[in-house]
Amino acid sequence: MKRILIYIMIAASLVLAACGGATENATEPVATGAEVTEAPEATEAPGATEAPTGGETAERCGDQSQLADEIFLYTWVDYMDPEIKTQFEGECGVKVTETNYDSNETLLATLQAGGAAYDIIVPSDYMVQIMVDEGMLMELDYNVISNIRNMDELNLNPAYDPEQKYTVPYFWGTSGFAVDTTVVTDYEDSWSTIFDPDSPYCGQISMLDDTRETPGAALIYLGYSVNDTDPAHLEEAKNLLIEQSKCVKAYDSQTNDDLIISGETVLGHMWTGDAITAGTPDAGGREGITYVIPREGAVIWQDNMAIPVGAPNPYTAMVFMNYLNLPDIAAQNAEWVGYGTPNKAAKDVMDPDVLADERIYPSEEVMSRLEWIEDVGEATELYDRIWTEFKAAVGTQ
Ligand code: SPD
Repeated sequence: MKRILIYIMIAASLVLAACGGATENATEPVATGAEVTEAPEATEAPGATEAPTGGETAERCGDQSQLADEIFLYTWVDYMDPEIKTQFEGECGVKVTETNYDSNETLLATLQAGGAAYDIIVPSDYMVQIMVDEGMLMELDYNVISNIRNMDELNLNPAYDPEQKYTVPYFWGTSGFAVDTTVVTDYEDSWSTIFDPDSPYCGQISMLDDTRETPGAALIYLGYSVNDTDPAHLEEAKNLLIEQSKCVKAYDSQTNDDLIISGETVLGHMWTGDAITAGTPDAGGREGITYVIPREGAVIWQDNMAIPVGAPNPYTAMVFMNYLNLPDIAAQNAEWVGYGTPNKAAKDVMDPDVLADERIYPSEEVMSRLEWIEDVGEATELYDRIWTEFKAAVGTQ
């Protein structure tokens, strides 16, 4: 989806950036389910560098004598304001070349296949765990990523990276559904809205195309955990998805927002930001599209920036991670993507209406009904088998 840049930062935000950012006053409780211990300290990773000196440019660009000309970002679609890459190139002289993936499993498979050299990847929570266990991620140097200080401590030290050794939180969100209220005038905040086999909107529904998220929605609707490993429960979830499939127009995690904007669908299993921006005319969406977190519960997740072992330009990658966490840049990015920011200092300069939007920053009551996807270990094979069988049954391999 093409989005229109609307955010022009005020001079005060630049002052905040130059001063290292304010971290007081922003209060949103965030990562329930993530184990909160203490803020990370600078790691002693091989090649750890001294914090650069030299004023505002160093604050934003690190040690320019060490910067590569280009870095390679491998991330989700529509997950960074493209202007930020232009701004980084203008300020720091580094081109950011972006490639996209549509799921954590595609990201993992690409890295395992080798051949592609990326500097920054953006895995979700449970995939960080898998990649750490596989020795695929580099330790980070917080002398370079000093803007980690801008983070809300509630988003730091999650269970999947308890010492914050390998990852920097990027955005967090939920997996609910989008509704085109110009067509669907009467709906419930329930997964039944999209799983009803007699839905009046049969044929106008999209579902995420995701090994964990799609069965996960079915599991929640059936009253089970998104991390359930009972084969009988997974079989039930598969059968529910097969039954629903006659009403599903597309399994799509990348252009599902375009489908609802164009009117091809009217209901869509979707991640927060894709639904929020689909309902925002200034972001390329249109009026009447909203986002619902079902009352039965939903997935909560946090995506994280990380550097794969063997990355060609780790120092420059860390400088870009640091740049993305300057308060002004993090705020600009958060308002463009429509997801929850873990950057507390950014909230001081963001539009209060965005921060008050409970579809993005849910109430504590809603948060208590959300569940994190976890690495299910050997049961990953079970999820893979259920997903493959489901795909074969509905002919969407
Ligand atoms: N359009 C950006 C989507 C990013 C979604 N990442 C969420 C993964 C949750 N499992």
